Amino acid sequence: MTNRKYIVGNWKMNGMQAQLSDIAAIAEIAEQHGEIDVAICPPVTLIAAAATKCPQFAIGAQDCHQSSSGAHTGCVSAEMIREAGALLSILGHSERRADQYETDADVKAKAEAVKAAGLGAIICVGETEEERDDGRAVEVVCGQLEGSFPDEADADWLTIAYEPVWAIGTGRVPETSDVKEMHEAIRNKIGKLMGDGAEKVRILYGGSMNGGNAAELLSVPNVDGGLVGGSSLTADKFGPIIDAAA
Ligand code: G2H
Repeated sequence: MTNRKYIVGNWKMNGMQAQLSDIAAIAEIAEQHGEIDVAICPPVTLIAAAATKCPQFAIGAQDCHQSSSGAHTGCVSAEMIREAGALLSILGHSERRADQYETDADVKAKAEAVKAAGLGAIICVGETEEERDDGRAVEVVCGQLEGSFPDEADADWLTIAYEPVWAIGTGRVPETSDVKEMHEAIRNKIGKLMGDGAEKVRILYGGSMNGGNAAELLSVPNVDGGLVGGSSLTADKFGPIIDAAA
């Protein structure tokens, strides 16, 4: 079975109002490729303006809090990002796991909050270079997946992103054989965690994907799309990745 490809741009802490024109240009390219799904997750400050400027295009968030409201200074809830116009949220990115000390349990709670708000979730997992060198990559990633996996998983709203930490923003990508092995392991683990429907949960690859390597990465079995950082910031860089997926 082949899933519909899903290409998601993670803008991280990049993008001012002036960059809304880049989102509009990307949305135009996406519109030409109705056979795949494309989304951009800009900083939270741009969600409402981007959703207003590009009403037919999927805008997402990069995180949200697990509670719907309350005394959580600096945080936004799933309901809040939905009201701003987001249709999905990235959760548990390794930068948040490292910088904000997010645990698997936090990510699971956030995923359940996102589902309750009626949004899509992209849960990120990935091993460090040391863990890979120790031969523990599959064990670590499957452990993260188990700890972060929501109770009521469904391919309609849940996506997994495999992002080896050592490949993020470094220009390095794993060997195709390693991507194949990991995505197969993730697929099998999802099967154990949710049973029926596991084959429909999309598994994205993330980490230095660009216009030059996207076609090869996207051709690997069980790679259903990409989560793209640096190469998603402009239409000239992101467009070739969208083209490669279409
Ligand atoms: C991995 C990815 C986006 P980049 O974090 O999630 O970033 O493509 O810049 O490695």
